[in-house]
Amino acid sequence: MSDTSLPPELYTALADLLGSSGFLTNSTDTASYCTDWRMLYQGKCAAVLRPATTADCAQAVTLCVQYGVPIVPQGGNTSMVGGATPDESGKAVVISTTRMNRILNIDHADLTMTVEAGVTLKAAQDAALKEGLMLPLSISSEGSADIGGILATNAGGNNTVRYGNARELALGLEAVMPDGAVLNVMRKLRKDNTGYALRQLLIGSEGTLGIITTAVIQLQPQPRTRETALCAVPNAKGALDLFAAFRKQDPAAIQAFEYMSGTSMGLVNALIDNCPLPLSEPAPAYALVELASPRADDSLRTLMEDVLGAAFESGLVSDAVLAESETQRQNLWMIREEHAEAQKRAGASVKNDVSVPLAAIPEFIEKATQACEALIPGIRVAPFGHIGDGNIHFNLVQPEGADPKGFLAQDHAMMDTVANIVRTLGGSFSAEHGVGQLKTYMMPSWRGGAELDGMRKIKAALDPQNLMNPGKIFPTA
Ligand code: FAD
Ligand code: 2HG
Ligand code: ZN
Repeated sequence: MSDTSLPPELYTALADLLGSSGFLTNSTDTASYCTDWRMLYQGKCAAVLRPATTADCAQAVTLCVQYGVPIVPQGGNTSMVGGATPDESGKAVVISTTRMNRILNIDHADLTMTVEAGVTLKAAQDAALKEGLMLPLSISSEGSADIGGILATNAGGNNTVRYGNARELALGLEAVMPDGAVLNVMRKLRKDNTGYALRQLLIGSEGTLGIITTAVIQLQPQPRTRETALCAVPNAKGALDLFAAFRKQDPAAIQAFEYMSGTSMGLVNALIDNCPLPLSEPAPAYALVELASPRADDSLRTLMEDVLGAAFESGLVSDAVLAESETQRQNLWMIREEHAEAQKRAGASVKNDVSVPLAAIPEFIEKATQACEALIPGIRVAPFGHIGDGNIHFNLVQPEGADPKGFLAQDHAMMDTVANIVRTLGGSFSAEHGVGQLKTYMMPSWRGGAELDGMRKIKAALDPQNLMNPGKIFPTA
């Protein structure tokens, strides 16, 4: 049975265009598209459209705009901020890119991959690997998150410290704009100063300026050697000092440098199968460092041992484990990558995906911890993240046994407490997950004045009917 509120003429036109596998209106079929990974939001939609080509996507957008139907672009649906979830009105359609999933080309001369939006990051990484190349973006959700979503959110992750965010990796882009026109800037050029770089406007726009359909992504040669170590450190300052020690010796060798608090590590060890702490005893904090090189010699092992040796001597590192095989390396990474899942299992949590200048991280963690513990006694402060980028996931897990709903009712108080400290340190309230619908309320006080005004003007110029992902990024009231 169809549960759609679409006008009959539009219903027929979309059904004819997309066929039965591309046009879902039954609420049991559309349900999974209407909630988010964190299950914070429960929306409704008039239909889920699953075009298999850019032409069909453009035609679907043209039809929806003609009938004034709002559109929510969706990729892997792993947004941490409700960015891909429709509102509760049931008026919008979700346009999912999952059927646009072809890898079109891998170019060894230019070191690029041309790929459709619905290819998962993992599938794109695997395709590069088969050719001896590397797609140097790595996030824990890479099995589900896709290239379109990655670019629409300008995703960061574990290798940003070396290769930059998604923005830095995208050379070319194709997108269906809010009027149904196809923007084709699929150039593979590393130098191209010919007016505004419109692809950069689409990247990080969280589905509010159009639907990304294809992209040209930069690749790298696959590293021939890698060294990975999990180190016990006294605190975040210790992790930063260790980062500085590696950077001093060879900044170009650092592939990833991640931080985990004792509390967040403890949740992983307790709640995730096969993720025990691989050190002799728990520590207040941990750093996961990975070095990588296209050279096949043993210089990385020497670098790792030299820096860790000095760190042991000075008391900076109290214990460490070095991966001796690819399996051990993957096990170390699994511990880091299961942090989000472990916190989900621990109950309700409030996520603060913040960034501050590197030197301010210890002060930030100390002050924010004190403030949150004073706000909610028993709260579990469980920070971790991409410390080499200044990006800490300052996550707050409900007190054990507390009512999850009661805890979440205080989310703004917790977010504002953390954000106020971030502001005094010159940071950002959202480093990599975006604004979505969760953080729209913060935009006026953080990005108000000419900045938000400029964003609104761009939005109004490209999407005058405000049909492309309404309610995201911009506060409605
Ligand atoms: P979706 O969730 O489907 O959509 C995200 C936003 O992009 C929405 O606003 C949507 O409307 C828009 N969008 C999606 N596809 C398109 C398109 N083709 N064109 C235009 N707009 C589109 N993020 C990081 O940056 N770093 C991390 O390390 C990281 N780790 C994560 C770990 C876990 C376990 C989870 C659940 C999430 C994590 N995230 C991380 C957040 C999330 O995975 C990223 O934001 C990711 O880029 C979203 O991709 P997606 O395909 O799932 O997009
Ligand atoms: C990560 O770095 C993701 O693992 C998820 O960005 C962060 O759970 C989070 O808050
Ligand atoms: Zn992250």
